[in-house]
Amino acid sequence: MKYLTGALTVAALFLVASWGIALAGDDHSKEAEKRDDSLKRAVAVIHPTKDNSARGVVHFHRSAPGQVTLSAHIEGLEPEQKHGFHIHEYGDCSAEDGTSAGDHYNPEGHPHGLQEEDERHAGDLGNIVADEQGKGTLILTVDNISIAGESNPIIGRGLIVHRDPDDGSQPVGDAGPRIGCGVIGVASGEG
Ligand SMILES: [Cu+2]
Repeated sequence: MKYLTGALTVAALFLVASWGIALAGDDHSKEAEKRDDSLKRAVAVIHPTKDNSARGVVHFHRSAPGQVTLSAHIEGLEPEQKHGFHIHEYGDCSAEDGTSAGDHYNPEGHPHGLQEEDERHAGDLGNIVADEQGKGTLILTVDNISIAGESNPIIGRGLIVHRDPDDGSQPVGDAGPRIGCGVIGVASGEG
């Protein structure tokens, strides 16, 4: 019994010591970087909400430290029109109108804004523009999100395509109903 108590004490001391080391500042940020590094790619498959036809795929990759490049290919859009395009707070497309994805993803509490604005929601990706066939492509690099790092991680959040243009107005750009919804998940591939 004495031996057991001794062993437990040593184990407890060891745990406290390693906890202390883990909490030390520098190691903490290194850990965060490692987490950021560990996931370089994400993907969201967009499905139409009820009575709509927007569908497609959005790829995200960490193009440089602190930078994420996304490439979106969506079809079934209103031809020759801009459609508001945002990351929303929940990866939940269960509601038939997409409202289960919640509000814009905005961990920093910024006002809404288009791409030109320095201060905008982390989820504000502006608009995707449809061609005459209702197909839209958007290639965009942003520095205010990460795949799964400390800076506004997007993994597990929702991606919404709206019926109307995001005009940059408060509070959410007046982009109308949600016509497509997807969940941002881990993607295969390295580099
Ligand atoms: Cu939105």
